[in-house]
Amino acid sequence: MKVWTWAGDAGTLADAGGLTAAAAWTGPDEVCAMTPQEALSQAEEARTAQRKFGFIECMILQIQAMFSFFKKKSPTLEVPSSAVTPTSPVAQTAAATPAPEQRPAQTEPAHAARQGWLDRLKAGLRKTGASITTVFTGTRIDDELYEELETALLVADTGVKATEHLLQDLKRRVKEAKATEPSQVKTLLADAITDLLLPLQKPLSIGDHQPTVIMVAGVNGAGKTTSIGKLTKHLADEGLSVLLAAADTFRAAAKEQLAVWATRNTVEIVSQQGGDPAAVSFDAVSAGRARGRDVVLVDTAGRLPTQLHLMEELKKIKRVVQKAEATAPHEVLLVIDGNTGQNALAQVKAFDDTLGLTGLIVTKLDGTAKGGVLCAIAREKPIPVYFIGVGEKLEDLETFNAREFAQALLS
Ligand SMILES: Nc1nc2c(ncn2[C@@H]2O[C@H](COP(=O)(O)OP(=O)(O)OP(=O)(O)O)[C@@H](O)[C@H]2O)c(=O)[nH]1
Ligand SMILES: [Mg+2]
Repeated sequence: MKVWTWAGDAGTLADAGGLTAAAAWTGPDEVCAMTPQEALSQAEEARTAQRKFGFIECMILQIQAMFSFFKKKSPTLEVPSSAVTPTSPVAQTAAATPAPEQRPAQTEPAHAARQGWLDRLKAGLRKTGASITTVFTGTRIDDELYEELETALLVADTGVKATEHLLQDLKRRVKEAKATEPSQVKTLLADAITDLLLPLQKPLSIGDHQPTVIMVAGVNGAGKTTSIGKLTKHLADEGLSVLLAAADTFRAAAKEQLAVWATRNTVEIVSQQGGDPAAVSFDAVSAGRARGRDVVLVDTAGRLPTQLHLMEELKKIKRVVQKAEATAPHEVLLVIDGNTGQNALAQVKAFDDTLGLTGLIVTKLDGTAKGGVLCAIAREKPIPVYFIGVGEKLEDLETFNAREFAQALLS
């Protein structure tokens, strides 16, 4: 499996750089099976690459790890390279990659884009950051510091269980490090939050199935349709063919809203006038199969977990999708509004009970969101956070990185 990047030319070149570096150390037959499964293991490979192949390849791999938007499993890349006929635009671009010395300049915009996005995340979480960092402005590490920190974490929506866990873990780290300054405690807290959040860091995998069927659910106005639009853009930019299913047949103008995204991204959409959501989903998955599309994204209507008949409707959509394609849906994503506080955790639990979630998208972390709820999710219902949204624009959806998030939370 190969981790692909989305960040425009720079991403594609970085990706190709990964292939080049891998080819050099594994031999051509293993290039196709290069398995940097997770961004972290990629970073480790990058370090190895640095020793073996010098700074340029290392930079490319590190940037590749940093900017991975989703994992793309490309069938053409799983056979011996001698038999490879790159078919996707991404693979073709990779094959035609220019000499390595041209790459570092190309990676600059990608780095700048990620930095800009991180700045927006930090700005969104500024209030939380301010109230937590105030705790470390004193001169002593004492009970009062821990009490203030407990309050700040609870106020930041971290929840009782995650707060208790973090405090316990932090005290252990402080003891081990023999820390004496409150500023050291802040650094150790960033480490503790990173470790707590790490199980949530996982890229979305595309390509194990064709089509990969992704069902998207959530409460009203959480940001489902917008996130689908942003995701479609990134998938389409990777050369993947996407088909959208307008399975929100409930809200007025819902399918028109999705159609705008379909037009904007020049992808197909399946919708029905006043149709049944399960029927639309069935048609879309069947069409996706028949037309050999890479991804089918199913947009569903917003609903509260307490609306039991509507939760049953979601189950029905899932069942009917399975009828169209036995292995589908391959991903069931819940979109949660980052401003929902502890209620987000309740939503995760309820939708998971109903649907069996495979991933989360957390939106609106640019507003008044406090961010701590991700710690609560990590502690009580650790379902991968594939993406986080920090705005309404196309570029405002990014992959979740535990370390970056912890640092943004404490900045
Ligand atoms: N600030 C901000 N706004 C967002 C974000 N994601 C979505 N929105 C906005 O939230 C509003 C609702 O977004 P939708 O995508 O329509 O939400 P939805 O979950 O599809 O809504 P329903 O289909 O009605 O349940 C829109 O105004 C979006 O522009 C985000 O990350 N940040
Ligand atoms: Mg919607």
